[in-house]
Amino acid sequence: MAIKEATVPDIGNYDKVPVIEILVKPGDNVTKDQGLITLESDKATMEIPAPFAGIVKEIKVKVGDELSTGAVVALLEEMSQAPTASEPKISSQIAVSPTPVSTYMQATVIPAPTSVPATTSMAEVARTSTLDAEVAAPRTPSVAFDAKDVSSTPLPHASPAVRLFARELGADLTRITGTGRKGRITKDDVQTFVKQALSGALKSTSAQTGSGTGLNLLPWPQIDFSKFGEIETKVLSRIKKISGANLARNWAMIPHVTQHDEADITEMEAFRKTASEQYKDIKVTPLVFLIKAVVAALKKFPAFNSSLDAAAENLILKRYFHVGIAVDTPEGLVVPVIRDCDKKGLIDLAKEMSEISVKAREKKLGPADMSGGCFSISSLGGIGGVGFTPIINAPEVAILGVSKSQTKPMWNGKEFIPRLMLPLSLSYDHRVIDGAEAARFTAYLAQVLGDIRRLLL
Ligand code: CAO
Repeated sequence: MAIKEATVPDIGNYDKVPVIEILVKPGDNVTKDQGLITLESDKATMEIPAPFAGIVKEIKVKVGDELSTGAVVALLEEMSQAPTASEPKISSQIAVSPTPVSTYMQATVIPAPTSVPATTSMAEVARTSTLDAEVAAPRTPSVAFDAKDVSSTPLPHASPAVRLFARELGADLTRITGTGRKGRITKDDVQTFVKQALSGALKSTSAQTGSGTGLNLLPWPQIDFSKFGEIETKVLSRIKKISGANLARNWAMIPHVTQHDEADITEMEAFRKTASEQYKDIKVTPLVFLIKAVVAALKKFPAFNSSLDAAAENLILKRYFHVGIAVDTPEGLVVPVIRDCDKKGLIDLAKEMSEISVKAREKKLGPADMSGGCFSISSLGGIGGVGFTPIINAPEVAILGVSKSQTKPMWNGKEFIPRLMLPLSLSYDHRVIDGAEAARFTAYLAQVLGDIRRLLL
């Protein structure tokens, strides 16, 4: 086997270019075109390839030597056989890179050769690599690096080993700040860049998909309203702060849907008036009928008397019937709970309703008065309105909003007749309850309120 010199090919106008890296050692098997050393000028990094396949016998240069065209780099014992498939080729190394090869080639400026002596020119290596890379498919998609962002200048300084490392990770050298000598990009720099890019990509994925730990909302607008006119600042009450935080969480975390319906309460109202006249010292309002009707509906549709567990994987069905009533107080909204509504009659409920309303407005409710609810009712019927979308009182799964009843002309199949209609607005947690179920629930409620004898069944 002949021992031959591997020399620096024609590198055009470049002269006395320093050696920055020795890529092989004596005894190594090298393939044709495999890099032996790296030269780096102010403008470009060049890998000097093996002109033929062989075994490295001796390295003739050291880091820091300045080489020009024709300088002897190494002595190689030429091998007659072509390199085996298992031996790495530059082109295949490039082909696995998710970064377009052109990026690398832009960074590695190759002077056009005027002649091709015994050695392969850098331009040829570049061309071969590009073509091989183009036919290599599929490429792994890049995590955070985009070829469009790549600029051909300034040229990043990095050794071929670091370039290869960066290519394999899909890292764009033009976006990496080198911390090595004269700003050279080191392997550590590439690793740091990739770590940061991955962490940024994960954060942005999390923001898009929602991890459940944050809504990634815009910051609240900071506005100096006094710039626009006279203002007064009033501190929110403790109740408003607490209920506000709960309402905000429930609104943001529960997929709410509100089902609207109407109940014909003409007969119920007639009965209520009779009862009110009979029990003069007790205020019997439509609300107590609603509580009883809700209990009947909860019995018929048990999913409405449930809560999701903390992992939102199990439904906890309740066999008791404690109904929360939203009470408007000067300090804000509170929701005391009337227990065991299934076991109480209308008059008992009416009495209790009056007591808790007074207690609420006198700020005498304790935590025990406001816990354990299964379902809530929010009645604005004494005030007005035709409908609204109440916010579910978590961990309950539904809430009934009630608006002001109105006498309306209703078609009975033959004629329009005046009927007292009560608007119902049922907000429900769509994770637990489907729309059809909600429509059945309000239809049943309307049926019960339309014929309160059903409450006896
Ligand atoms: N349609 C027509 N009239 C109604 C009615 C309705 N749906 N509901 C009550 N009324 C009448 C009552 O019969 C009463 O009339 P009379 O004095 O002639 O008997 C009058 O309106 C006032 O009733 P009320 O409001 O005092 O009593 P209530 O039992 O209906 O409600 C309470 C009690 C504590 C729920 C209520 O006072 C209250 O605070 N409501 C506000 C709840 C609230 O703020 N909800 C919004 C929460 S945000 O989602």
